[in-house]
Amino acid sequence: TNLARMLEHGRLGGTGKMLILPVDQGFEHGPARSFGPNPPAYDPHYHFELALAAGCNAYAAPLGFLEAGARDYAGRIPLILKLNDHDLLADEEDPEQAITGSVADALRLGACAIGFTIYPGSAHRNAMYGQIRAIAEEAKRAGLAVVMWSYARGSALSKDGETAIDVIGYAAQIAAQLGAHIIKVKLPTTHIEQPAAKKVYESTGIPIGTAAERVRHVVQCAFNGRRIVIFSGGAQAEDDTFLDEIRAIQAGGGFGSIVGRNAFQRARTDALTLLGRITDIYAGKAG
Ligand code: FBP
Repeated sequence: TNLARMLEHGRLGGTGKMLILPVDQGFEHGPARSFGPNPPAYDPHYHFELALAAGCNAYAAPLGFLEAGARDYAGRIPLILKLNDHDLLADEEDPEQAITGSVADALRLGACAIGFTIYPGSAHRNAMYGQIRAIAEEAKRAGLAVVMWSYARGSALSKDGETAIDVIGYAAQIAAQLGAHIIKVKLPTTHIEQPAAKKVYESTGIPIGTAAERVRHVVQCAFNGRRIVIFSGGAQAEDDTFLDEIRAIQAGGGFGSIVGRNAFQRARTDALTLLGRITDIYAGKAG
């Protein structure tokens, strides 16, 4: 029911596609880097308003941002409470996330889902898989959907490895096997990180040449489309470049996007225009 609430809400309601506004960057990247480009975004209410005005399916944030808007916005938009977070204050090769909220918090805030980041590729990955196993069990028992940010990252991977097609497919598969209903990954490149996987891609000719083909393959890796795979927006980009990515996700059978910086770092009217164009593409109203 909570998954349906998200799928039915907003401009993409009923299409099977999703656009989610995630605003955990204040924690993940720092407030000045995140909100400095558009200072109204320092205010937590700004993001509730933006997600509502844009007709997003859901708004995802850590505990503090959701609590700061709960009294004014409860019940107006599906919420995803991010239950772990990571900051950039300490340099580390192998990142891990701190648990920053609970299933009880998500229920108290009326959220539809919990959000959780895993870092396949980090030396701490197994501890994170264990944490989400327990938290997801509790969340599902309470009827909450589970959204996983599956970000390949850590000393086991090269810099290009974080977005390598084999690694992104693997990250999507791990999240699906851990029981995620919605899986968020980065858009993959043509780079193949693991030698053993490279042989298979080359010998079987899995099509990965275009962005749409790579999206299709990642969806295949997440149980052949039986789990919802959405793609992250990334750092601010030119509108045309960004919309080309959205078209590739749509053409490749992706389920949508989770767009933070490309939304709240623009002035509100520009953001609403861009988000409107994204929902048009996912609703099949624009090429
Ligand atoms: P963006 O659209 O801003 O990329 O947001 C998506 C997101 O997953 C955020 O939830 C998270 O804070 C951020 O990306 C992580 O980005 P990075 O890869 O730079 O750590």
